[in-house]
Amino acid sequence: MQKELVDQIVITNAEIAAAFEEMADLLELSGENAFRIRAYRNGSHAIAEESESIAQWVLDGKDLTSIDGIGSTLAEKTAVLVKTGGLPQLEALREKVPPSLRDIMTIPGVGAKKAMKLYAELSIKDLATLRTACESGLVANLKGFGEKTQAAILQNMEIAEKATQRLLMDRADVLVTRIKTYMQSCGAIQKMEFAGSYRRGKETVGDLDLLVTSSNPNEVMDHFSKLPMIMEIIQRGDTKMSVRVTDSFQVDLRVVEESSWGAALQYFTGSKEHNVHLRGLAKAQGLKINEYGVYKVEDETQPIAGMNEEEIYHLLGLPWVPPELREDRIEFLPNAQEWIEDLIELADIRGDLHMHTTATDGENTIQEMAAAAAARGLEYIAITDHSKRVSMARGLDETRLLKQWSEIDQFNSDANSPCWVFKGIECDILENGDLDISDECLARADWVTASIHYGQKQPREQITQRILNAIHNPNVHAISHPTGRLLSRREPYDVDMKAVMEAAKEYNKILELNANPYRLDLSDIHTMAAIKMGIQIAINTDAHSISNLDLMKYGILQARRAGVRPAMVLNTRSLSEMKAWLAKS
Ligand code: DGT
Ligand code: CA
Ligand code: CA
Ligand code: ZN
Repeated sequence: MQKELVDQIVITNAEIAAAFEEMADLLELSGENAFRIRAYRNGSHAIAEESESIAQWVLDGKDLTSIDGIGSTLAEKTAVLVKTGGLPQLEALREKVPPSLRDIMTIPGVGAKKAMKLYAELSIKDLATLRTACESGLVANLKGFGEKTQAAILQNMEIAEKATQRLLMDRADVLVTRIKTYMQSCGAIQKMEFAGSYRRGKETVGDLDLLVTSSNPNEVMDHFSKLPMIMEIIQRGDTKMSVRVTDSFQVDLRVVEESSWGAALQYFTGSKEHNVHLRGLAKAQGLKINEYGVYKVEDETQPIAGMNEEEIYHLLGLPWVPPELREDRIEFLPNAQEWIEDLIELADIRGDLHMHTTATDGENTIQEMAAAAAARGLEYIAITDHSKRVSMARGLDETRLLKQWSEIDQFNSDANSPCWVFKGIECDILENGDLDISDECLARADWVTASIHYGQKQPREQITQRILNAIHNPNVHAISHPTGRLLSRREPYDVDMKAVMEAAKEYNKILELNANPYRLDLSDIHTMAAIKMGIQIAINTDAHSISNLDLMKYGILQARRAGVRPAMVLNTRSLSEMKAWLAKS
């Protein structure tokens, strides 16, 4: 049975599990009986561990109560989740109990009862207000709390807060490089790789998972414990160790034998969902797979594979799966091999269609950006400075813009210019839905990308309509950072992306996948949906300096996670193809 690319991920097992986990927490916070709470927790666990798509089960009309831990109530609720994407009971609970209390109840030594009391007596509903209340001594005065508890809460909060912070990919890269360089000086190590979400190229990284081979784990761990940036050793066992480094960030180290390298790398790269699915496939073939190797069920003494990842996947009749695809979304589909072979790579990118110069808030000139792009192997770039509404960045009005374009004409006419520069603009979509630059002027641009910088909190219909207006404008080629999110900093606009994508498809417009590690906007899910609809994307750096041109690699990681192939990306075209495309768009 050929499952559709995106329909299959409408709601993942992990998302259903998370909804039930939240139900359980909120029920606990409302003082519900322990039996009901446990039912949701067990159900959540059972669904998270299930290898097949539960959503598919529901759609196929299969009986969910055959799964251990799922009773008739939860089966019914699961069906509602799959069919509607939501759960009325959960929404009612969220009204009754602030969901942010969940952060408080997970602080070591607090729990649901204390969290409820803090809320009832002091209206404390999130970590920030709890901190203030502790610091001003209010918590110590509460019955059942006292000075000691207050001090413990403050201390544990710090760890809890830091631990929930996920690192952006560029920050993770800095840590990885420093740790790798240091660990390379350890003579007892043969192979070394960072596994986990870092290897999968996820948008953010919760902790780092360092895997090494050595026949002397103790020497490796001694070396690791002297890492210069270490703050605390959380635990040390025979072959594994966890530490906190700068900013309380956790790094897990595991030492394995050479013979288990592939199996351990596969296991600790995850994702958990991918591994659960893989184990299920192995089981169906009479095999057992764990972090040490692959075994025949009838003889678990001797592994039949485990040295490298390839042999493990091949043994199960699968192509080796690039880490970015290991999320149990498309990698197990029957035609996965075809996708895997054609997955986009950095080298496929021939140009970059979003960047700024000293004319607005960039640090380098047109000439410098062009030379740096050429040095990175690009054939063309588009200069897309801000338009005048973005006054903080000294955005361009029509006069300055035309002047910049004649400078670009000059540059391109020079036979020695290192790469072609398209005359572009990042045109602001104003609060009222108009574009910031006149149509007569936009019509003279090679490339117009439109984006929102103001009025980001407008209601859904209004902000969606603004983007639709831009898409309807015949001078606009693309929409940049379509949802406006900033990872760990700002929520996306409340925009109807389905409507935006349908319009982009109808009007043959490009949606940007902005490669900046703070943005990565489109998200992986939106990118998958867009390419499935046949919408072209552009992967751009939005560089504000020469060095920012290197951010392209994060856009590529994100695109690979979405299963993007080169033909789906506008800026994989050669310069002449790009010129031809622009001539008819
Ligand atoms: P993160 O750190 O939150 O960004 O995400 P990951 O994926 O790096 O997760 P982490 O560090 O907890 O674990 C690393 C990998 O180890 C994970 O991707 C798969 C594997 N793993 C860890 N715990 C389990 C588990 O309970 N079951 C399975 N099947 N695999 C696990
Ligand atoms: Ca991790
Ligand atoms: Ca970990
Ligand atoms: Zn920009």
